[in-house]
Amino acid sequence: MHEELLRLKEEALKDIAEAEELKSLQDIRVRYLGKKGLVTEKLKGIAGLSKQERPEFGRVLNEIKALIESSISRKEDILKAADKQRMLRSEAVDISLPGYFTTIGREHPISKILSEITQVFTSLGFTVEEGPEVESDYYNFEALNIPKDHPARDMQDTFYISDDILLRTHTSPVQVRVMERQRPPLRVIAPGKVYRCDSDITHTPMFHQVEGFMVDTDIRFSDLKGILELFIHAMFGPETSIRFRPSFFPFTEPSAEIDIGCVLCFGAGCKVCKDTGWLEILGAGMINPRVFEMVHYDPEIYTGFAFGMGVERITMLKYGIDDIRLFFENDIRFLEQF
Ligand code: 2U9
Repeated sequence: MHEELLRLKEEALKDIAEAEELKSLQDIRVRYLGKKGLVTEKLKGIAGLSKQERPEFGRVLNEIKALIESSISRKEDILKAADKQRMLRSEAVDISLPGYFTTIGREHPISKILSEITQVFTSLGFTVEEGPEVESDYYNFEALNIPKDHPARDMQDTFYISDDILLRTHTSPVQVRVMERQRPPLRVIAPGKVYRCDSDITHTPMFHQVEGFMVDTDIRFSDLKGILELFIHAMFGPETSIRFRPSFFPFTEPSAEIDIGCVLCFGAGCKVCKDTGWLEILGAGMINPRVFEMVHYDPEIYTGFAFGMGVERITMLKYGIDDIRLFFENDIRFLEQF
């Protein structure tokens, strides 16, 4: 009888010693101490023993039961501690590893030049106006003396949304809207995004323009010349040479294109100025009386000048950048240089 209990004890202790996981230890607990466990069954069996055998058998069996319980509980502590160690090891952070570097953003060169341009004109009393990028044919073309089928429409390849709605090809519609709302004197610049179906190293389908105009009762070409000279000298330095060339725009008459002495070769001739020594940077002119009529301004009373420039082009010339697409790639190595 005692031998049988001894075997049970040895077997239980061996199982406990061999358990490698909490789950198998739980199975062992059920196997020996559960409702139908080996120890429990033996306890039930006491009833079938003789009166003499019972006390001794019960005492030994209770000792074995207590031993199994304490062994399981000790082993449980050991396995829990091992689990915890494993978890700590797997979740450990190597504080000696180098950290990640976050690159701090920079002002985009286009934003930078746009604010420089704006600053020059606001210091001369111009206000800044904005308007929609999705425009009607009327504001983008008709009101600017560019009727349907006018050859000037081919000068600007337009993105049409419907017959009558388009992406503005210049910011001029902003100024038409200002004239509809306000009476002279007006001194306004209109910076913003414009869209033309064009793409190569000097053209992108979206680019930025700053246009401006001044309207009053006695505005002359000399005012246009004075303001634009002041602007060019503020942007490119007071020594910059300037020339006006006759040109044509439907919305201005007379019209001019304005060149500056090449900022890269100083007139000696290079690839950028195509050996002419000059770079075109602005278009301008006296506002066409037909445009005034469209907004019900009396052209006998009011005169004005207007001008326009491409911000990407100005930025490329100022910094000697030869590919316009660099502005839109957002490569931090490019952006960091400004
Ligand atoms: C109104 C009347 C007249 C705006 C003007 C230009 C000349 C011009 C180009 C420069 C380079 C466009 O970005 S570019 O391709 N612009 O040459 N723009 S006069 O004339 C106006 C505007 C609004 C009501």
